[in-house]
Amino acid sequence: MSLTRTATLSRKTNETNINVALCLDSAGDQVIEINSGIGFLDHMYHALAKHSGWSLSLNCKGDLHIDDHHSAEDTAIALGLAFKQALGEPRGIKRFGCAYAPLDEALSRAVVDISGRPFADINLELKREKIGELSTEMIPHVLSSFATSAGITLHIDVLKGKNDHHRAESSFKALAVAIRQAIERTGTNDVPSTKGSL
Ligand SMILES: [Mn+2]
Repeated sequence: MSLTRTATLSRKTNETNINVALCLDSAGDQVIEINSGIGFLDHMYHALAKHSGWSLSLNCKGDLHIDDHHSAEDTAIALGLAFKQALGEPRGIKRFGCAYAPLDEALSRAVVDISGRPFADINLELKREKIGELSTEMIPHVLSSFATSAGITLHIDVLKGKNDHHRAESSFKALAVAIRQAIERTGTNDVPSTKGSL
């Protein structure tokens, strides 16, 4: 098992052109550069990378003249694929992660299982139409697209909060802390499953 878990990935379609470089083991020495073309989405990915202990470079040139949908969805897919690639075979990790993160009055809970089984149940209950240039309907979609392409099981619930910026941001921070826990090394080479594989 290599010491630092990294991945680089390019994903190009007629709608988006994305480059991702991810290092899962950068705590204390992080470099985070994100340009999705959508300011608030950059802010969310930045929070995710920062509190996960990742270094992350993510660039997207997308068809924002249409709307934010393709850029938001495709960056989440690319990031999930990069995460899966960087993690490799899930040996010697804790596998489960659970975290609460507050942001002022908002409080979110994220529960992660590095299961190899893509599933997401995301409850943010955002009320605004948009936050900055990001449609709020895309925020749960980004989280579930990430979980699906990463091949993880993810439950996120925003438990409290009046401000939609706070609700969204606390959910990404909770996800970050949960992921950080789940991918933490145990110091063994064990596959954390009774089946012997994930
Ligand atoms: Mn903020």
